[in-house]
Amino acid sequence: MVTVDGDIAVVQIDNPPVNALDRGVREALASALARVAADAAVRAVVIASAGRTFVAGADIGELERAAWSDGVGPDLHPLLAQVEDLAKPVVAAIHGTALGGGLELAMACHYRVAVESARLGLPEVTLGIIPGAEGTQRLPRLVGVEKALDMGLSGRPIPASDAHASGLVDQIVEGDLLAGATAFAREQLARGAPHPRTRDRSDKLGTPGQNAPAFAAARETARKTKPHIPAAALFIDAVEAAVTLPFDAGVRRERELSAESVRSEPCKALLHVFFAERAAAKVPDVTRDTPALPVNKVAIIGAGTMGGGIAMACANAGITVHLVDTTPAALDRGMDAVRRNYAASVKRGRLTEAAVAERLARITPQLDHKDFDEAEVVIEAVFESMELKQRVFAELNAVTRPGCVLATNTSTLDIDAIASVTSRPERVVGLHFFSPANVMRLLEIVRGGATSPDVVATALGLAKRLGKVGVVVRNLPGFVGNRMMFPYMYETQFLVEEGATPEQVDRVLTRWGMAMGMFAVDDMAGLDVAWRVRQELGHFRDPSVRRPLVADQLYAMGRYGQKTGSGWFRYSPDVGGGRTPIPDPEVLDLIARTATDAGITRREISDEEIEQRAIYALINEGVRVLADGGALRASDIDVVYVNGYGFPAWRGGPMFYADRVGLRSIYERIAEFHRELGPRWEPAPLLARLAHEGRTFRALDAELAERTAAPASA
Ligand code: T1G
Repeated sequence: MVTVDGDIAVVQIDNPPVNALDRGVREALASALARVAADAAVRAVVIASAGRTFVAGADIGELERAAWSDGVGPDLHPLLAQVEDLAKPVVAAIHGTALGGGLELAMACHYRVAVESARLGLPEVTLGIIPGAEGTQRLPRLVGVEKALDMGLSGRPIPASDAHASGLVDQIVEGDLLAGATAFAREQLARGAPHPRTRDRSDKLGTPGQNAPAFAAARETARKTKPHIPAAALFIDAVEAAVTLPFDAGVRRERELSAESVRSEPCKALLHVFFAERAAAKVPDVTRDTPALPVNKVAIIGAGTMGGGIAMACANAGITVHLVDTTPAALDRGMDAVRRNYAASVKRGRLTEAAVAERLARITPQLDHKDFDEAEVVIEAVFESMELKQRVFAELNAVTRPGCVLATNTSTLDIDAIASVTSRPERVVGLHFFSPANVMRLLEIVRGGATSPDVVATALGLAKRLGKVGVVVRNLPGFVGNRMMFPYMYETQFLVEEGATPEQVDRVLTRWGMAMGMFAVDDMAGLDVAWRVRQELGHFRDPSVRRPLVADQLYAMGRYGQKTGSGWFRYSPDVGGGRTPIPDPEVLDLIARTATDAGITRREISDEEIEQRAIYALINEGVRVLADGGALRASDIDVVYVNGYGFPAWRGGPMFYADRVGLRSIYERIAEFHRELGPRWEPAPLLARLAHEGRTFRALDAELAERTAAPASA
């Protein structure tokens, strides 16, 4: 849409929800620019957007189609040249976000103005690609090489104030953006100077010699932080081309490198995760019309590690928190931990003292249920015991208002059993946070048999408000994440009984991409917690099922992991602050003795066998979860594992990974394990069927999406 205000034309992009630069927008923009270029009355142009954001990038849908076909992403080059070569000054008016192709469009404009709240960035590396619309050539020309490398390698958007300070934005506009942009355009006209084309700028580029340290440091960072994402190194190569080549040659080099990144496997996986996280919010019977409670006040029962972390997540999102515990000592311990965490964020420069003070002011520690009747949501985070949780819920029934959502942070217990002690089970839901709750992005939203759609809508809304990814799962033992983790965890324990070592298993899994090895995770979470969960869920009650033999012994020896300084590994306060696993010969002896006593033949175990037995155990159980309706989609399982269990996003999640390996070969390998290792390896029937039919989880999810295509969830 074009409106003319005197001698200034305002070209407005309007493509909800985020004004992505899809083909239609590119064509409409090109014809609008041609029109205003030809209009003699127009002396300057402002490019702006309707809705909540400037432009959040090129159309990622187009990009995904390219990634699965010829690898050639959306072509913005003709449009960028048209903008830059316009004989009239073009001003980009930025609000919300200018990301990826959106920032690249803005950088092709002669000037950029933004409101204070705007954020600007090149997040492409988070999608496994490099900016492909001249961003790698223009950004270093505007902000210098070091800043450009930092922005592109982290993918993190920067605030408008920082963009202004670094020369990316020419002016911060207070008040009405369009009025400010138009006034700015008039000022430039009055100055009468030639309008700066970014492509011609070189004052901030420096020389290859001057930039060599920055490039070396960036390559080191990429090697350390994104070893499995080729786009990180390709991005650096592209920025280097900006310093060593003329603009057009640099753009050609960028195109080659961009095509290489779009063809890469991690690009497919990361695009899958992007859309999977958005799809997770779509629940068939929860639509835009389902009423969701706006959450401004939350009460949390239990000020332990989880309760404290949840309180921080809420306070960080601007929500008022009543944090309750049974004794002043427990409350003090909880609040001390909260203060310590905030102090650490200040030390890392993530928060200011003032911001911490604001957040702490939102948290009221208390010993009673005062003001509970004002809370929209109550979250119980007490010790993992059914009896205790039912007692808490029975009390809550009496002190909260009728419409209040009653949530439990249980990680394994039956939501319906907890709800059964209240008079309103339809208001009860599981909100399974992951430790540390103020950091981990995943929120498993556990739907009980009676949980009503509006409670699910409220939970999804709360997840978004807390900056988390909410995944709705069914109330089956262990929900999705933990249910799948048990066979994975037990298989690693069987592997060490048969001859591998905890150190070997963890090395293989972390090299494969897991954030942490399974034995290190067990030690971090606590072998006492795992022992209690095994009892609570009745694992291995059936004597015919093979049970791991060492974990119980370590528990009996009081080796609970990090918290006791020893578990599968030893921990020393002098090594990595007591968090670095140190192989312990005593444990290796215990394993060998236990295995021999149990008549288990010990042998050399290959890294490949470890990888397959661990990851395929996860996949096989994931298929069972899907078949049981424990998760709505295979991609939901991927979102759970990538955001809650340290599964590498660049592998797309366990189900996506299985598709890429091929369900037939996964099935055949599992069938082999079944023959060699016994009944726990029986292939999930759905896996067998999909393998025989040559189908994929991706296709299964697409069929489901088609079948349940409904107005978007709340
Ligand atoms: N293209 C297409 N759809 C997009 C989109 C995009 N760039 N960004 C968001 N959506 C959809 C999303 O799928 C969802 O759809 C809806 O918009 C709301 O999104 C050449 C090639 C902007 C911070 O990486 O980070 O440019 O689920 O739920 O939480 O170099 O969206 O409702 O059907 O996320 O408020 C680079 C991606 C692209 C930014 C808003 N850009 N987007 O967050 O909403 S690559 C990005 C975001 C590129 C060039 C290359 C976020 C947001 P649905 P949402 P939100």
